[in-house]
Amino acid sequence: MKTDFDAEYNHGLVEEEIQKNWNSTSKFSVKEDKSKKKFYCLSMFPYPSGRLHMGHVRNYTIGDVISRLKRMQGFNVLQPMGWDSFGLPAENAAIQNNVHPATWTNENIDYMRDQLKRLGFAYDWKRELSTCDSSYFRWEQWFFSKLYKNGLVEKKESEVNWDPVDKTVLANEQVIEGRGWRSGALVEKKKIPQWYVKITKYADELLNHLDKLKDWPESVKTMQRNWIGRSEGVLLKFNVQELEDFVEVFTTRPDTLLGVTFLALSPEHSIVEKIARNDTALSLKLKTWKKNDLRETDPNSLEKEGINLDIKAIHPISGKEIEVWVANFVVSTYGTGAVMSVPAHDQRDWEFAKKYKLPIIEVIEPISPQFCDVKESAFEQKGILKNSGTLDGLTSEEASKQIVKLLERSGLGEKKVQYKLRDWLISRQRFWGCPIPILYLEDGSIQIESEKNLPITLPIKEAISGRVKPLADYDEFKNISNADGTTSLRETDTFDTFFESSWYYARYCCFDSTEQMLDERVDYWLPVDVYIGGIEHAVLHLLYARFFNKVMRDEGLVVPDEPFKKLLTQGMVCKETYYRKVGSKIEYFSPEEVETEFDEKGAVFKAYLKKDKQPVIIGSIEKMSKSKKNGVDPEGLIKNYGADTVRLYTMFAAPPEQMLEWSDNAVEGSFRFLRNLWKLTISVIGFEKLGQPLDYDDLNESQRDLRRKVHQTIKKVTDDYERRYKFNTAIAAIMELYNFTVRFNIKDEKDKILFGEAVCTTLQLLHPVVPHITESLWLKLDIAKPIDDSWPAFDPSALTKDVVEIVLQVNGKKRSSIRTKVDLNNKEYEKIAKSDEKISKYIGDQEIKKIIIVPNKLINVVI
Ligand code: ANZ
Repeated sequence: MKTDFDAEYNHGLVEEEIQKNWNSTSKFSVKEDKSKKKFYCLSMFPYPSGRLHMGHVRNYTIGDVISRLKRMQGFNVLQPMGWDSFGLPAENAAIQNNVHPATWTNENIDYMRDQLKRLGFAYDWKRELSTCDSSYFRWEQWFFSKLYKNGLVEKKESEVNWDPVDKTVLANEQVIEGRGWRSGALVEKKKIPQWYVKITKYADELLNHLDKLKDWPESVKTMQRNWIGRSEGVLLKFNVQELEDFVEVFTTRPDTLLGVTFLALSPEHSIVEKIARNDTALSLKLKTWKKNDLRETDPNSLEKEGINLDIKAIHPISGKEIEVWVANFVVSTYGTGAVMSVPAHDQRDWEFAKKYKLPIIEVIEPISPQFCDVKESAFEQKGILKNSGTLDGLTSEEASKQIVKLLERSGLGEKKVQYKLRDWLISRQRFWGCPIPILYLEDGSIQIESEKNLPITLPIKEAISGRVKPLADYDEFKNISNADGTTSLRETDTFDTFFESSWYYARYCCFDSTEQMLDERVDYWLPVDVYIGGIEHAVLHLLYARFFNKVMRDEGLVVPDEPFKKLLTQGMVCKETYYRKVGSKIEYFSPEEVETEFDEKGAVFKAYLKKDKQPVIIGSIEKMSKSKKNGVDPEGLIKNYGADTVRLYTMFAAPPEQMLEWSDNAVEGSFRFLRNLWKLTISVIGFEKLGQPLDYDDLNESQRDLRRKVHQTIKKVTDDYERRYKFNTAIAAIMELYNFTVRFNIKDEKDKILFGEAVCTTLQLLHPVVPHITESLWLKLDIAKPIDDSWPAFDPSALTKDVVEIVLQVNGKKRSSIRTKVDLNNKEYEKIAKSDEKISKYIGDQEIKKIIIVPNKLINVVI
């Protein structure tokens, strides 16, 4: 029976009712079930910053569409959600607002969890985890002790990037043009003792296993390869007799050895430090270089400088003396921190040699004649050797082999593989992180916390008084009195938060295990079948998680070599900006502050500030961000249009990997489509055989056309969703089916049944994207089998046509057309042509020379 409620699409009521049902039955809660094929779909968990932004909505909708599709296809689907809840913003907010970071974090989590629920994501909420909970991080501390015992952890004094405003160590990639990524402060170099995890021990495997990842974007694999940066080369020695020492260098071009005209040492090199002790001018220069150090963060803009150290090194082959310089561009942490400089064949060395008037000796000639003059710039390619004595005439490859042999024989060199990848600096001088479970004993030794003392939790007293200090300032945390009367000091650094996000994917499988970090349930669920997240995590997070997985595998905790089978990197959500220039400053305005006018294509072409009715400039399309105020708040959209419209729009607007350019107009369009879908479905309530398998004997032509459209759409949508992850083209195909269906004329009972089938299929195909409206309508149609229980089956026989339209031509010009049965024989085609009235008129009494037939398409009568 139709009610008023049925007549109009009321998204608020529909979504509330459907979600209540999902929540009360814990509908998406899953258990391991060996009789079913599993599918583990994971979206990168959010940092609980306070509110969801459109990037989250897009990311999580993609994951939800895939999860729901797989569920409909009969898989046992795990789709969990949690919180990456340690980190600096909580600590800063806590200091600012005088609350405990846990309070701030948990309030944000509560708010964002509600938002996720409002979007209708099919998460198994029982498995929700938060990395700042001690039930989670205790296992991280436990795992750290495994790493420690296996020699994968090291404490060493090292020079770090120090952010003087955020008072923390920064990784190289957190330094942008010499400044801290968050604070914008000029980064300083500082030497402090730090904890490192030896990810470099796994460098080869991390590199080689990239080849196994067939379903990862090439771009991400390339970034990881470059980050690991494997180079094959030679390690060789230049003796420095006056110091009774030697300089060791790493080179990838041993063939250029006889072109070496000087050595360049890094400012941190031990020889340089030794000389600087008695040389104030040098030591001052080194200080200025270190202060303005762009070697690793922005090498291209570094003005190359050097100082002659006034010592001589002996060339290992020619025996000649060469100068030794210290240069500000040589990296201390790569290779040996010293370079054999070949100005004729390395552009950086060339520039340095020109500046300081050092000799340039050409030792490589191009293989094929090409213009090259080392007076103008370095020739960096491989070629044929010259000016190299007995090696002259050899190719670079041959010469390299010979040189390695010579060096090995004299004990001055050997082959060496070098990596750019550095060990992972994991200690942070922050309060809001997982404490590193280490003790310093009175006798100076270091001890790992015993398992029975875990978890080591943060001082929580502060929850009452509010303020947060660095952990080192909490005496009760730091000072430990032992039973034997001695005292120990607790480590007061916390883990880098990438530590927590490196293994959460595995913990979801056995979220409630109190006895073990991971249990046998991981064997059922891992690896993750599809992992969805932002490209900004292409290197660090994904590399650390891959590393953790390998160490966990070696500890017997997980089986697979790799944690994520497929990786889907979503594009950014972008929108135009609105701004005014006030003097030299730019003031941005949010969409809510601005009134806009659209052109016929739906693009904004005029914009005024609501406040003063004066125009504002429409800026370029940019990633939605707080600073540019061009973000669209998902909450307002959900309120106005409902979660389904937001989901439909974000999936329809662009393929997942590409940039999504926001359009308010198109959101409106998605909403209208759902309203029309509602009306269409309501019109079939009470039709017979809805949702039932049909027997298709004896269909007339228009019935067959409708059925064909239904099955063409099933085929395309299944492929687009499942294989290509092209949700936008799938939705477009479903909309086409909708349009085809509404144009279908219902004349009899059978028409009604086929019409009903088309509508039901439309609902099923759309269900992964817009689960609320489709489920609600399905229930109204009173179909016993739940909508999410099965994916519509594709029937190939529906695609075969038995009637076709044939074009009739006279001398190649279309004169008529006719519908006939398919696959006639030539005689029948000829008969058709001759008996057509229009064709006969054109032929008149002329003689037919021949009849050209293209079966099922065309008949051309030639006269
Ligand atoms: C001589 C030479 C001649 C080089 C030539 C290159 C071209 P990849 O491939 O990235 O591993 N190098 C070595 N250690 C360095 C350091 N600490 N700081 C700056 N540069 C350093 O680079 C290896 C090359 O980078 C090495 O090979 C060395 O320069 C330089 F025609 O040695 B080559």
